[in-house]
Amino acid sequence: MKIKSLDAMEILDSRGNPTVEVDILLEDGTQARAMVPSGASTGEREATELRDGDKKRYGGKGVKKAVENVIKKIGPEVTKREFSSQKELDYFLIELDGTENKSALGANATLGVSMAYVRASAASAGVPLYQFIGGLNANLLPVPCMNVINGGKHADNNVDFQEFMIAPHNAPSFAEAIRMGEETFHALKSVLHGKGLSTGVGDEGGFAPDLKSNEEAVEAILEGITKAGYKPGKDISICLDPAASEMWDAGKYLFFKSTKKHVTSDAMVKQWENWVQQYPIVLIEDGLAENDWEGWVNLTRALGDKIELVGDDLFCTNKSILAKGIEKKAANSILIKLNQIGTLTETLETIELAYRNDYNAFVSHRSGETVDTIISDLTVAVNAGHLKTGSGCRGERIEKFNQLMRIEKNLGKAARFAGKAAFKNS
Ligand code: 2PG
Ligand code: MG
Repeated sequence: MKIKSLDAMEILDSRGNPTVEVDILLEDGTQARAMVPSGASTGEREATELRDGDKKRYGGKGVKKAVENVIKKIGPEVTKREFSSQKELDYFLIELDGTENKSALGANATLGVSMAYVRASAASAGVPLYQFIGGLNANLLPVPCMNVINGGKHADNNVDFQEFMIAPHNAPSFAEAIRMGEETFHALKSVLHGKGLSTGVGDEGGFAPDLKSNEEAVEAILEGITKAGYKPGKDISICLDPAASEMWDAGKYLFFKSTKKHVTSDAMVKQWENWVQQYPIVLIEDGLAENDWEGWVNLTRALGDKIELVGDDLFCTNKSILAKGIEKKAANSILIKLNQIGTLTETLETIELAYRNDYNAFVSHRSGETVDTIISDLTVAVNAGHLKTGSGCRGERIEKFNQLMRIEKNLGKAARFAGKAAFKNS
């Protein structure tokens, strides 16, 4: 497992912004590559994504410094040493960086190395990545939560909430769940088209029409589900990520795209209670803002035994912040994004803490993605049971679904599909 060489370069993500790619060569000749994703609606406590800030290149978004950190700072150190495990390498990277939030090397540099190393280690051992990370018990295929209507910061429409997802759970296998999801995606397209609405897509491949209200997004989706021949709730349920931190404004929530009105945290909790009563919703992520801890406790009291409540910006895949949430009884699930924390090992430690405390783990892509598919393997490795990785189109999203279908094929009879039970309280 000795690293012979490490290389990196600036490539582009799905939004056409620079990101980091890392190439690794092990002494036994194994090569591997990793590409790092990038968010738009980021949590305040995420690990640092190092950007050059040179306005003359990509509006300051270049990642030459992070690339240089891989080549000049990490490379010479890791090729000098031997690591007996992923954990040893990752902890070495954490120490080499030496800051709380990876601001010295950049989480985009450390994560690229961490991902490339695990991929190379698995290839060198001749084991599929999901099994290398998760062991022999890694065999649960997730419900794909597909973000079919985009709003908020991910689209240029008037919908305040960021993500409206369909969760096709009443299926015998992952491949069949994807088929149900795609059929619904296409049916939704014709529903929107029939109403004279735009069927252009947003950053994650979901449609991004201007609508009369946020509710109308859910209603159009329910129509799409029915039109595709499925039963809302029984076959396909709804998941939401309103990304409420983006609406947080001076202690209240600003519906910044539609009514431009402020509402209180209590009113938001009430709204989610009503929505859950009215619609077949099984999961709400970031229903409240990352700095509204009191609201999160209230929300969890109101809905925590009915649906899954996922903390994304709230926890930032950070185990110390999750520990605070567990203590306060805020949320009952955590969103998992590798680049929020910057190494695979820390991500796995956060997931373990969640599981030990009866929290679910919901694995996620970023709105700025590449064709890297590590999150597909990670989802099966930790038997997470559900993931979100975009809608029914756009190559960088679809490739994650394709990888999961490959994993399902590779597992053969050992593969299990998570189904509705993947969602907390379902
Ligand atoms: C989110 C994500 C992914 P971003 O808020 O959950 O859908 O968006 O990557 O922009 O943070
Ligand atoms: Mg989110």
